[in-house]
Formats: sequence, C-alpha cells, structure tokens
Amino acid sequence: MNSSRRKFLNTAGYVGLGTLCGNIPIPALPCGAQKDVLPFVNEGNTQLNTLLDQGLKGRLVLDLSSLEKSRLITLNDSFFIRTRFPAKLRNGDEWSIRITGLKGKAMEVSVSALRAAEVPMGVHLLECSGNSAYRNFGLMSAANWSGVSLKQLFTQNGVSPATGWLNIKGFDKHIGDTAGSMPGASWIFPYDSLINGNAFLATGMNGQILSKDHGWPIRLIMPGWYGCANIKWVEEIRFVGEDEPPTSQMQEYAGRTHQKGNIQVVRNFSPAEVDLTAMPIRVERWRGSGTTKYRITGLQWGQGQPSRKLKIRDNPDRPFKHVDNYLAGNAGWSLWSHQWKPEKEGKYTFQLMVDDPTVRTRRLDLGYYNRSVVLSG
Ligand SMILES: Nc1nc2c(c(=O)[nH]1)N[C@H]1C(S)=C(S)[C@@H](COP(=O)(O)O)O[C@H]1N2
Ligand SMILES: [Mo]
Repeated sequence: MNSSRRKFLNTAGYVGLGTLCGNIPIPALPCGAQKDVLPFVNEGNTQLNTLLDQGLKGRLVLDLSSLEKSRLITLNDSFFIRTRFPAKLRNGDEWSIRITGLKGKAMEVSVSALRAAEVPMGVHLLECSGNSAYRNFGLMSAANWSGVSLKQLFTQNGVSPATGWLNIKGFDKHIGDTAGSMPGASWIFPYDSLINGNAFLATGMNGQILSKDHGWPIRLIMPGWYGCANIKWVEEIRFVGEDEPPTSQMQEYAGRTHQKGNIQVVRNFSPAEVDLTAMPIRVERWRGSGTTKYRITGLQWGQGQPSRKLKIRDNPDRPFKHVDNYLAGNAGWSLWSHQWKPEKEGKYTFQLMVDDPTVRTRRLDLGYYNRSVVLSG
C-alpha cells in the first residue's frame, strides 16, 4: 500500500468491518460493528512514512497512528529522519574518531575497532525536540541498538577524564541550501552524565549496520535525551572546560530543551532530558446495533519508568480521569488505551497528565502534546 493511501486510511476516517469485535478491550460489540478512525484536526499535513528531500532538508516522518503492541520497534526504513546524510560524507571503512583535549596525545579509534567490540545496547527511543503537531508528532521512533559504551571505550583505551565536559562532534558537510538549520552538529555533555547515563557509540540498528541517514558509520545515543543531542556521523570527541560556550546546535535547540537563564557557558546548560510524556495516537469509533463506543489508544514515553498513573481529559474544562488500560511494557515507549464517552457532538481536545507529583512533565503540562478531534453525526 503506498503511503498516501495508508495515511488516508489512518487519518481520514477509515470505515471498515471490525473483525476484532469480541477482542477489543472495551465492552464487546456485536460482530459486524463498523469501525472508523477520527482524524486529528489542526495538525500539519506532512506525507508520512515517506523519505522527503535531501541533506539538511531531508526528513522522514513516522506514522504513529498504526503503532501496535507487537510493532513498537520501528523498522529501519520507517525510523524518522531529522536530517539526511551530508553529501560529502566520506568512506565509512576508513573512518576513525579522534579523541582530543586529553592530558597526553590525541587518540584515534577506528570504526573497525568499534565494530569488533559491538554489543547489544537495548531499545532506545529518539524524539526530535522539534517534534510537534505540525509533523503529526512523527519525529519519534524506537530501535534496538548495538554499539560500544563510552565507558567501555574510555576504559579500554586508558582514557581518563581530562576535564568534566565532552564535546561530541559530527561530520556535517552539506552542500546547498541549509533550510534555516545551522550546519555542523555537536553537543557538549557533562562527562558524568554520559558515563552514568550509559551513552554509547552506535554502529548497528535493529541488527543491521547503521544507515547513512541515521549516522553511519557511528552515531551517539544518549538514552533519554532529545534527538538533537544524539550526534550522527561522529568524528571527534573533545574534552572541554565548563566555561566553553554552548555549540550552535545547543543554542538552536535551547528553547526546546528547557534551557533557562544565562546559558553563555555549558556549565549553565541543563540536561536535554525528555520528561515523561503521553498523547493519543488514534481515536476509534465502533458502531453496531444501535450502540457507539469510542476507544482512544495512546503512547507514553520519556525518562524513567512508564507510569501507571496517567489521567486524561477531553477538554480543558472537564475533569481528568484515570486511563483504563496499560497495554505493553516499555520498549522505549508503551501503549495505553481508554474508553471515551463523549456526551455530545463538537470539538474535543485531549490532554494527559501524570497523577504523581514526583514525576516531572514539563512539556506535557504546557499542552504541547494536546490533540483534537471533531465529533459529528
Ligand atoms: N551530525 C548530526 N547529528 C545530528 C543531527 C545533525 O543535523 N547532524 N540532527 C540531530 C537531530 S535534531 C535529531 S532529532 C536526531 C535525529 O536522528 P535520526 O535522523 O537518525 O532520527 O539526530 C541528531 N543528530
Ligand atoms: Mo531534532
């Protein structure tokens, strides 16, 4: 099925025979109930699951509406892309990473050495900090990565921290139009966050060698941090001081990574962590024998454990109610579902909250992940 047709089916109100009638976790409907999916309104109209454009302008936006419990790992050619590979990317087999800013001489680690040490690193989700309704929230995906942790890399090569901060720099030599994004990506991390947070240099994704668009031959994965810090095409790791100015990449994303106050120096930069977040991905209407039932399926993701204390409301003036079902364990993200009982026609805006004051939910609380549907006869 081509993607425009798929998108139509998923978002423009697919009407089909519900074959799952006895199985869906809302009160059973008579077999033969008709299902349709209510489209989300006031969102962008990007072509989903389709490779668009080249280089810095290159994008692939994942269609989240079709996520199921058995399909929480994103296939490699559906995994979202925020920037496609730079035209001048050189031969990966001869690639090496320079480690500089050391007390002694700079070091080189070859890709072949990294590949030889590659081990499974588990499932991690990436979310672009610019993931928004304009992109149908599809700048987000989860994969099963493999690679080498920085901790192991440093231990094996006898690297001791020369300073408290590391600048991880990618190869970004694009040609042509930069589409408003600043070329050149690097991020400066506290050394301790990288080591304790289990950051790794990924060489593989879902059992395959990393593709060029996802950072071949080497990319950084910093678990739980926004995509923008997950540098692709890594070519240099440099120890820097706490008074180093944030990179252009860090400045570009400062607003989206919750930075506040004086951020002239990296010491004042807060970790680009993704807080716990949740939103609906599809709203189904099941109609049969004079009854109509609505089911909302949604995602939750972000740092820490998935919550069992999600609440949802269908408009700002309505009370939050506990979410009914938690469908799958954590694979970077997990699914929930909820029976929705709208009282009348009209526009509804869903917002979730976490009923636990110990869990930080900065973006969620801003209404950033609100999604709306319009209900009519
Ligand atoms: N070198 C380099 N790394 C980069 C980028 C970039 O432009 N150049 N984009 C970043 C951003 S903004 C995001 S969201 C993620 C996206 O990773 P993906 O395209 O593999 O999904 O890569 C990050 N790493
Ligand atoms: Mo991003």
